[in-house]
Parts: sequence; C-alpha cells; structure tokens
Amino acid sequence: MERSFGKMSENIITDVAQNRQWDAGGEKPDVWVNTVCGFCGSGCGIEVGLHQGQVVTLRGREDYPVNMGHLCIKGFYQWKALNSVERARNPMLRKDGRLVVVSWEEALAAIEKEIGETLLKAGPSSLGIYNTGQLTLEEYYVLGKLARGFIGTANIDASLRLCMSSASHALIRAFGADTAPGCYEDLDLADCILIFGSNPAEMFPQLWRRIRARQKKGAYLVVVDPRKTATARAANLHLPIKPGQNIPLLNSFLQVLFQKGLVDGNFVAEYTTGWEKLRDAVEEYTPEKVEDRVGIAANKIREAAVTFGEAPRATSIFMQGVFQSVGGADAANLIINLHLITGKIGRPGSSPLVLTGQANSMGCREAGGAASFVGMRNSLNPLHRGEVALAWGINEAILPQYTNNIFHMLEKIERGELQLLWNIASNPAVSLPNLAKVHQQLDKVFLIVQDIYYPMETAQFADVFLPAAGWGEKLGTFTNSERRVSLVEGFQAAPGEAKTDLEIFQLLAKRLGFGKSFGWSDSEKVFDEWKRLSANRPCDMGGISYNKLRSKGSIQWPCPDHNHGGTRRLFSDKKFFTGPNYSQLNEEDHNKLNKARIQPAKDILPLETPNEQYPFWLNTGRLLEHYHTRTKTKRVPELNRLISSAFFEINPLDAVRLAIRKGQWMKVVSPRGSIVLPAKVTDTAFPGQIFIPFHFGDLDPGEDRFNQAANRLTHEERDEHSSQPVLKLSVCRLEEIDDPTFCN
Ligand SMILES: Nc1nc2c(c(=O)[nH]1)N[C@H]1C(S)=C(S)[C@@H](COP(=O)(O)OP(=O)(O)OC[C@H]3O[C@@H](n4cnc5c(=O)[nH]c(N)nc54)[C@H](O)[C@@H]3O)O[C@H]1N2
Ligand SMILES: Nc1nc2c(c(=O)[nH]1)N[C@H]1C(S)=C(S)[C@@H](COP(=O)(O)OP(=O)(O)OC[C@H]3O[C@@H](n4cnc5c(=O)[nH]c(N)nc54)[C@H](O)[C@@H]3O)O[C@H]1N2
Ligand code: SF4
Ligand SMILES: [Mo]
Repeated sequence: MERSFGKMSENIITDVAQNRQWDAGGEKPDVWVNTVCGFCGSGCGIEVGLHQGQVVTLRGREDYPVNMGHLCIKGFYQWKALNSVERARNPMLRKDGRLVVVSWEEALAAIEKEIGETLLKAGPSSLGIYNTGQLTLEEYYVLGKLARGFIGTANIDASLRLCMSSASHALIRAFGADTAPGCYEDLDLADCILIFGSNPAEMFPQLWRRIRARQKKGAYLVVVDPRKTATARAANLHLPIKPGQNIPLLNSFLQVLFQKGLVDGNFVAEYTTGWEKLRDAVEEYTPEKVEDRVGIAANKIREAAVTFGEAPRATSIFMQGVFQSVGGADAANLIINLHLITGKIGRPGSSPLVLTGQANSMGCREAGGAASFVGMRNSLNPLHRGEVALAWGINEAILPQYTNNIFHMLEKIERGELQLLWNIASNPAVSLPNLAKVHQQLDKVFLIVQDIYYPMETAQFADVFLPAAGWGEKLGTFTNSERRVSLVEGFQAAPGEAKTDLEIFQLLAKRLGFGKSFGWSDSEKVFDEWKRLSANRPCDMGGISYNKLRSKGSIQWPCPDHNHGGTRRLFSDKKFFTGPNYSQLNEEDHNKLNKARIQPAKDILPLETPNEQYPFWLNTGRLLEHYHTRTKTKRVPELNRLISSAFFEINPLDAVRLAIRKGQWMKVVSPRGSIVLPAKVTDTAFPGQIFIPFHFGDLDPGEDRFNQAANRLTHEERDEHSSQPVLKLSVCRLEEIDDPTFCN
C-alpha cells in the first residue's frame, strides 16, 4: 500500500476556509437535516441533504453562529465514516479465545451475570466505567446516574482525563465551576490573541478562520509553541518555547505585568482573592532571569506580556501544549491569572477561552458522565448530595464522595481489585500512555467494549463487544466550547443490530433491576429530567427544550427559564461561581462570595529530559486530517488518502547531522518501547525535537508489521492535581533499522 504522510497542510488549511459544500454530484436533496459536527469541540453547525433517505450532500449552516456556513475537511466527510463496511453490526462474546457473534439477549445475559457476580463478591468498587467526550449529554446523564446513583461505584472516568482534566481543575480553582468563561465572539473583537500550546489552524479550523480575519483587522497574534506549526507561522510573534517551560514563561509574563503596573487594581481588589501571593511568587521571574531556561529572549517575553497587558481587549486560547505539559493545571491557572490581574474577563473581546477538545466533552462535564458530579455539583457537599438523591429517589449514602480515575482503575486491575471494566466510545489501547503496560492491564480484566467499529484496537482485549449507533444515527444534545447547546439529529439508521448508547444503558439498567428509574421513552424525556437537576447550577438549562433548540438553532447556557435567550459570555456581572454551597470545591476561600481565585504555580521540572542515551525531546499531537485514534478518519478515503501513515518530524539540521533522508524509515526508541516510522524532514520541528502524531494505532488491516502508536513511547507521569498525563514530553533516540528494504 502506498503511504502518504507529507503533502499537506498549508493548501488544505487555506482551501478549508473556502469550502462550503460537499456534493456527491448526483441527486438533489429533498430534505435537509440540521445537526452539529461530531468531531472537535468547536461545534460547527451542519446541514445534511438527503434524497429519498440517502445522504447526497452536506454543507455548513449559514445561520449557525460558530461557522457561518464554513466547514473543515473532517466536517465535510464525516458522514462517510458511518457507512464503512467495518461498522459493528452484532454483539460478540469471547468463546474459546475468539469473539463470536451472539444475540443481544446472550450478550446482555453474560454482562448481567458478570456484573451481578462481581458486585456480590467484591462490591461496587470492583467495577469500573471508562467513557469519552463523544456521547450525547443525555447518554452521559443516564450513565452517570446508573454508575453513581444505582451501582454506586466511584470508578467512573473518561478520555477527558487525557484532555480536559487540567483545564477543569484550573477552572474550578479559579471560578468555582468547570466552565469556559468566554465565547468565540471574543476572538472577533480582541486586539491581542494569545495562543498558548495550541494549534488551532489544524485543530480548530473554523475558529482559526475567525482569528485570521481579526488579525487582518489589526489584532496582534502571539503564539507560544515549541513547534513551528501552521498557527505559529501566521503569528505576529512566535515564541518557540523550550518544551516543558510553560510555568517560568508565564510567571515572567505576570512579573512584567506587575512590574509595569499593567494591573487592574480595582478589579483585583473587588473581585478576586490571592493576588498578593501571586505577585510575590512571580517577583523573581524577570525576563532576563528566565530567558535561557525558556529559550526566548527577554525582550520578546516583555513584548508579549506588554502587548497583552496594554491591549484594550485580549483573549487567550490554551490547550494541550499546556494541559499535557509540565504542571498542566497550575500553568492553566497562570493563564487565567493573566486575565484576572488585568481585569480582561467577562468583557467583549476579553476572556480566557479554554476550548474543549472532543465534540461533547462539555456535555460530559455538565451531566456528570465521568469524574464530575451531575450539574457541576460537589460530591462532598451534603446539600448537593441531597438534591441529587431526592431527584433520583435514592438513599444519599450510595453516592460516592470521590471518583477514581482511569489510572487508579488500571492499577486496581493489576492488584486484582477491579474485575470488570466497561469501555464506552474510547480507544484506550491507543490513546493512553505507555501502551505496553496498558495492554497487559486490559488483558487482565473482564472487559466490555461498546463501540461503533469492529475491529478496533481495544476490542482485541474485549470479553464482550456491544455494537453502538454513532453520530448521525441518534438524537440528543451536544455543548460546544462556548457553552452552546445544540441538537444533534439522526439522519440515518444504525447498521445491523447496533443500538444507541442510550438504549444500551437503559437495557443494562433494567437487567440490573433498576428499570423503574431508567424507563424514559426517548432522549427528550431524559433531557427534561436532566434540566430540572441543572436548575440553579452554573450550567442551568432549565429554559432549554428540544422545541426551543429546533426553533432557535442553539442556546448558550446558563438559560434558567423559558423566556431567557441564553448567555453569551460569563462573568459580565463579575460574579464568579464561588460562594457557600455553590462552588465545586470545598476549600475555605471558595466560600468568599462570588470572588475569583488567583492561584500561583509550583515550578516543577519535566520527569525526563534528553540525555546521552535518548538525545531528543519527543512531542506528540495531532494533524488536521485525522481525529484521535483514526477509527473514523481512516475509514474515509478522502481523508486517509491525504495522510495514511504516521511519521516523525525532524529538523533539517538534525537530519543532515545524522544522515537521515526524507522518507527514510527509522526506529524511534524511548525507555518504554519502539516504533518504526518514516522521516518527515521539516523546519516545523526545531533542532533536538521530534514530533509524532498520536493518531495511528496498531491495527491496520493487511499491514501487520506496522505498529505506529506513539503511545508505545510515552510515559505515565501525571499532573499532581488533575492526574492528566504529560503526553507532550518524553525522550527518544533514532536507530537505523536492520532491514533496509522495509517499506520500499
Ligand atoms: N484535526 C483534529 N482536530 C482536533 C482533534 C484531532 O484529533 N484532530 N482533536 C480534538 C481534541 S480532543 C483536542 S484535545 C484538541 C487539541 O488541540 P491542540 O492542543 O491545539 O493540539 P495538539 O496537537 O495536541 O497540541 C498543541 C500544541 O502543543 C504544543 N506543545 C507541546 N509541548 C508544549 C509545551 O511544553 N509548551 C507549549 N506552550 N506548547 C507545547 C505542540 O507542539 C502542539 O503544536 O484538538 C481537537 N481538534
Ligand atoms: N500521545 C498522545 N496521546 C493522546 C493525546 C496526545 O496529544 N498525545 N491526546 C489525548 C486526548 S486530548 C484525547 S481527547 C484522547 C482521545 O482518546 P480516545 O477517546 O480513546 O480516542 P478516539 O479515537 O476518539 O476513541 C473514540 C472511540 O469511540 C468510538 N465511537 C465514536 N462514536 C461513538 C458512539 O457514538 N458510541 C460509541 N459507543 N462509540 C463511539 C470510536 O470508534 C472510537 O473507537 O487521546 C489522548 N491521547
Ligand atoms: S472545525 Fe471542528 S466542528 Fe468544525 S467542521 Fe471541523 S472538526 Fe467539525
Ligand atoms: Mo482531547
């Protein structure tokens, strides 16, 4: 098979902004269905055109405020992924070592028996659930209710752990609730846009389109990234930070703001706590003191900080280069602090705009589908527990007071304390760090895998496989990064015997004897139950209904009552989500009424740094054309054609020094393992740094010898507050491979 890995991206990125409609070139649609995209958390509005029930065309919704008619290349083609021949159609059960097709009855009976026995033998803590940022809000709500309120397990987590957990932690510490304060309009109005550890040109193309439009009108774009990404290339000022040095650089930005008096004294005094501690903590971090450490000249550091501080309106975007780097949660708080000390929050054009990665990560955080407690509540607060117990008709004592994350669960598997793991809409056999270890752990547990495709890597370890309906085949709601709630409508039937995740959760609840509390006739009824529980919480959806979403298109929460039109940006009233009995945290200063908390950071060093044995930094991340572990995008020929192989990016100077040719296959070795990849020689990588996209897994039909999972190389170091793994910082070396004909 010919493998391509290099021909992008500038052209595609430019084209994407022009693209408005994909057309199969055949019949004209007789029906248009409104929905939103199922990939990234930007949440673009999509119209799907059907002719006699078949998709014939797809376009961006002109009237949708996120994308105004535009879509990126993944958005256009995603419907094609639904029609793959590898869609899972039947339940399967492992018999004599092989997964064989069985009826739903047999599969559910096997699960019922296994869960029943596990609960009886070892109690709810022996059962774990791991899900995703890609289900509907209704599905998360039902899963969280089943897990916490009826099974009573504290083991519930999602791939958000790898993605948003540092952001969540920082947001809760700063504002009392896990929610992004700003909105996309802030990008259209900002005079300075700070993009810290994110590559929106490829990851959030429709927001990038808006950023570029604003830049053309004079906004100053500062990009902090150790790679010269498409985003960095377009910056007015690119700061190519040394990997892992976010905290000293951000401390230095803050030091400059304090020292130059670019602080909004009134805002800080009236609406925040803790600024003096921050001022003292950053005092030492003058640009001159940190320049060598962070690899950026002092005058550039000063220029970035002063531009931010002097700009009448400034908005920042920060993502995985922060959350998956050293001190992710603390560094995120430092970025929020830039806004808090300058009062650049809650005003048009000014916000710390934390994006969410997956299409409905936000829904999971709202509805309590993973680590958070339903309605952004505090699972230790008796008042919050009481509200939930009353709504669910349960004894409050069953509700766990804390949650165990996926790493706790995997450790519990090793110790024989967790017997059953139910994996829904995630592919941990590719996406978790240090895969060799993860594979052993997954092998040791009774594993239920619920996915829309078979084969997929995690299913290799499954004891039971349940086929699910996907995006486009079910109805529910998604919330995007600016709290915009929309309906995702189904436009085609699920293949074979696949059922929606909601139906599967309901069926299992019934089997376990909880049918009465899980008997909704459709997702709208679930939404109506959920919205009552959201009342008076930050994510109040009391005034949202399916009908209202259909007529208005989308609504940003909070939207407390029927006559409310939604809330464009949070904190315009300078009231934060802290305060007695309101915050998601118990800590004392969260009881200070409605004040935001300014939080200094602990300056820590990366776990491992390049050395004689492993001389390169290893950075991992994503590409425009693919999504996560590629289960969808590799099944869309138009996308897979563009990039069908992983690669390692290496700087031309390093390539010359090591005599590595363009396209040469090399072994990339880390202390955890090795993979073999072709070289992409490019100045996107700085000298001494290797970048590998993490999209490529182990399963690639017909090409068994390929094993391209970047996570075979990464380590499990995690943030001390959020337990988010430091996926951006490992070390590696390059070795020639023995077989020179490999892949020629
Ligand atoms: N095409 C596409 N789009 C996607 C996704 C996808 O898979 N494909 N996934 C979605 C999801 S779930 C997510 S979470 C987002 C992620 O979106 P982003 O966070 O924007 O993307 P990443 O490539 O993971 O990482 C961003 C940048 O962090 C930089 N970085 C690495 N280490 C450091 C460091 O120490 N400091 C700083 N300042 N920067 C560093 C990397 O060089 C990289 O360019 O994208 C979303 N959008
Ligand atoms: N080294 C490295 N590792 C990383 C990252 C990195 O930057 N570097 N980024 C991390 C981040 S930010 C993220 S978000 C994670 C993502 O990690 P994962 O969530 O594990 O990745 P996905 O490929 O999105 O897995 C989703 C699975 O759900 C299935 N699916 C899709 N829709 C549905 C549905 O409606 N129902 C069901 N039941 N199944 C469905 C898909 O087929 C797929 O198998 O990866 C993380 N891992
Ligand atoms: S930018 Fe994100 S939400 Fe919009 S079409 Fe592309 S993948 Fe979908
Ligand atoms: Mo993510």
